[in-house]
Amino acid sequence: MKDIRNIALVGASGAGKTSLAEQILFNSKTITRIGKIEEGNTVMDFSAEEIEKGMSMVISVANYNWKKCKINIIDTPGYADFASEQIAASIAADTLLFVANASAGYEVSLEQSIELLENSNAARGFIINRLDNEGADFNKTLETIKENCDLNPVPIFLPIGSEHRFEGVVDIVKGKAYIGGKETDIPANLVESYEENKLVLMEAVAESDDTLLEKYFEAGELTDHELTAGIKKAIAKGSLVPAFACSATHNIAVNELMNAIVDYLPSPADINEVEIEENGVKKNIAISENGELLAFVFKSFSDPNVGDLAYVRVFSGSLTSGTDVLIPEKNSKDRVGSMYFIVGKNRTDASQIKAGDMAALVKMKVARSFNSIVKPGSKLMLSKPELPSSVFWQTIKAINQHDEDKIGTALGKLLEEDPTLHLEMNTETSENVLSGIGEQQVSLLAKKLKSRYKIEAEMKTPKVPYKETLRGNADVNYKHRKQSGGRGQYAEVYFRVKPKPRGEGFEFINSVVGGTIPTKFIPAIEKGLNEILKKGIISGNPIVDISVEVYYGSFHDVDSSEMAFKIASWNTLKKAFEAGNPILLEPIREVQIIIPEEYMGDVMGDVSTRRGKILGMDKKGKKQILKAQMPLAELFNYFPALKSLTQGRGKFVQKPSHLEKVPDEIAVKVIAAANEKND
Ligand SMILES: Nc1nc2c(ncn2[C@@H]2O[C@H](COP(=O)(O)OP(=O)(O)OP(=O)(O)O)[C@@H](O)[C@H]2O)c(=O)[nH]1
Ligand SMILES: [Mg+2]
Repeated sequence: MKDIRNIALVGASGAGKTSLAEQILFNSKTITRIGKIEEGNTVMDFSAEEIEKGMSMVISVANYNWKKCKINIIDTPGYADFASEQIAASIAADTLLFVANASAGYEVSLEQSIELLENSNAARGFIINRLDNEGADFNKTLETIKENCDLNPVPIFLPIGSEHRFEGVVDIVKGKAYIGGKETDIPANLVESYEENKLVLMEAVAESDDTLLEKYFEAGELTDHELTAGIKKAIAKGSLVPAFACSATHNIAVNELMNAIVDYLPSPADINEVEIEENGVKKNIAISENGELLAFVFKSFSDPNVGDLAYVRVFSGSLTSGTDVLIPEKNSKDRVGSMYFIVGKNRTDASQIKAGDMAALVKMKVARSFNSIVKPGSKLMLSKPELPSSVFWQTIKAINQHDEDKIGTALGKLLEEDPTLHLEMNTETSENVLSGIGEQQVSLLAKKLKSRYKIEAEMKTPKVPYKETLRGNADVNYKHRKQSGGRGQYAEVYFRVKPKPRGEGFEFINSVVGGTIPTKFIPAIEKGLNEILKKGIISGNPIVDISVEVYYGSFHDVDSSEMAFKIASWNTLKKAFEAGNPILLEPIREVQIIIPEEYMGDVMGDVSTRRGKILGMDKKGKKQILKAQMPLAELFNYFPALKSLTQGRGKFVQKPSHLEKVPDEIAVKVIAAANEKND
């Protein structure tokens, strides 16, 4: 395990993660020609959707050899909609390397990535890329990172030259400069900065270990050996966040970065532990080749050419092809078939995957994204990752009727690829509602539906599941009498209808005495009521929170029937709604809006125009949290609005809260729209 490194390239979109992976794979002779994003021929961005857009949308994995180590590299999309890919990578990798664009500084997508992965147990580092770009500034980029988040990157590389003069780096640990692949002395103009930064690095390393700290105080410095050995430990512990400098597309300092990955980043043995869940309790277990099997599927997907593929990271024990395994999240057995080591879209056979390593499994029947793989009978299971809550909703429906049967299965398969997408049938509005974290994510799903399953889908803003109820009491009666030859129909009921407190639902009370309605018809009355409660009276939405007491009535020996009593109770309730001041209720959600302080005024104003109620404020790191209640009707399209109000920096989480009366002017419109459809 000491000879493995597992790294994930995360961070800003467009910062050059895929380009860097490509260059690394070329420099290590894993691939023989270099692809370019612009030409759509990189090893990592190989899906049709990625090539078309010129950006990553799904995780890709590659492995290469460098300095007698095997390095597994996971390239992730930086675009915030594909958050589940970054979360998956953060579980599979031992080090997260946040790639920043040196000419763009602390971009929104970098901030989102840092915040998204803040609970990850992995080590962290920064790669300041694109240093050849006009306006590139290594120090300024590091400064803005320190200003805006809680991470404190410490340079291990210093860039030599900048913009079109960027030509190499100083490796502070080695005390050498590297220009054009050659080791040279540190340029005179960088000596001072080198010495300053070496001190900062020494301090950071010393602070991560008590014995080192003591030595540092005594001797005033650390030896080269102490520094080198201390760095890996400090990075593994998370107390040191190293920063590197390079240009991916110009291949400047990429070899040096590859050396640094082997020399300074932790191996699985250094990380040592992984968090698991046993009977709902979280605890850490050792990462070990000799331990019991524990692997994790960090991404599964259907590839049009190779079928079902699952990328796995083995944490403990080893995976052998042809063995039976258990998928604990589903309590189902599965079987490990063929296994492959992966380089983007290419692969080579693997017969065994040991703890610390990664590979791809094909044709797993049960194991999907975010599932553990263990030995049958085992109690192990990886801790469930926390996923961002939905902030975007769309209904989905096949455009062509003949696809209606197929779309369910196809969606089921596609949803398994992205655990942050959910599909729910809203039984009240009869809509299939997709929820997720952004428009791009949902539109990618539609594209895959079309390209893989040839299904064209239509998406719309969902309907609000309103409810109807009464505000006042009503004492009403209705006589249903029909004589149309043969047996007639007769039933009469008296109801006292009263509103009930929110959330108490429907109550049926029978207080008929003296047999004015025979007992055998009472269930029909209740059944009739239940039917109309589902359909509603004023707007076609279900009725909630009322009690109906049937207290009197009359019947006819021959003409009374269950049907007659049902009809009578429908009409009586309708009369109650005419008399009892009916209102519409709408779902209210509790939201927490997380924004940088400077947007607080605008966001508060906007929340009010969306009928939101501000509950309070709080702080989260360097951000503000605005707590509010907002009607669901206003939330369906809130995310795009919040993003445009905060230059992409705002986000929110939400959960269901309660039902509240719809303001009259809106209720009138909802009711009119519902009745228009019925006409
Ligand atoms: N000048 C310069 N351009 C670069 C460098 N690295 C990447 N680029 C360019 O930046 C653009 C984005 O590069 P990608 O490799 O796709 O960036 P990414 O981080 O993978 O982006 P996402 O997958 O969308 O998150 C492409 O046009 C690259 O050619 C670099 O070091 N210097
Ligand atoms: Mg990319």
